[in-house]
Amino acid sequence: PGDKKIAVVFVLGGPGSGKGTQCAKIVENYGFTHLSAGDLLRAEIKSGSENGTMISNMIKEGKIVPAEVTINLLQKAMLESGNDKFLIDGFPRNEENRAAFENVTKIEPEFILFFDCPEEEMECRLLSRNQGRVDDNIETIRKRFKVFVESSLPVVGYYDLKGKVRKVDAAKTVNEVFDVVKDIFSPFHK
Ligand code: UP5
Ligand code: MG
Repeated sequence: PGDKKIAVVFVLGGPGSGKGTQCAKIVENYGFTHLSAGDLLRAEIKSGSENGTMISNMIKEGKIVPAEVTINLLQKAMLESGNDKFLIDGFPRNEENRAAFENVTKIEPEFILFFDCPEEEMECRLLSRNQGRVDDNIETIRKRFKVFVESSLPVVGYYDLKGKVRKVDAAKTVNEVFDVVKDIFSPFHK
């Protein structure tokens, strides 16, 4: 915040919709720093922080970690990056997250990149990911879907009313999805 103009894009979409995959491609082409809230939380668990056990239990149940914890990690990562353009992936996940981020940082997102994908496709992707994530099992996946519909989709609806949602059909190949993403990011040159 302050005098320096910071550009933030929130990247939202259900579990397995391709947020991380597409963010990596946006970074290569448009000079953004990618901050995955989930990755930051998993790194916090690994670091042995005092919040680790709480975060770990929440992730195993597909529940949303209190905003304060996630926002602290995001703010630290933003400062450390030295960049002024950020893709914030997988956050805000509920109304509490959204309101707290706005109050604490005073940052208003440029727009919301929303990956729209059917649950059957997302389930199939998550079950074949094989990266050892503790939440990639069918029981937790079902809980993640429920939390997404009940708590995260309303955040997308909130920004949609403000005309800020750029919705992308995410049920295509990685490159087909990126072709659409590219058009959305074309104003942001490296
Ligand atoms: N894949 C990707 N795109 C594809 C395509 N077009 N066609 C075919 N396959 C495709 O992709 C998932 C898999 O699909 C990969 O194997 C990929 O190769 C393939 P990925 O890009 O990883 O999708 P993504 O949307 O990033 O899926 P992810 O599982 O990361 O989404 P989640 O939102 O579930 O996970 P996240 O890490 O954001 O959060 C995990 C948990 O952390 C949450 O459930 C919650 O408990 C906690 N959390 C919070 O509490 N607060 C936060 O703010 C953030 C997280
Ligand atoms: Mg991800």
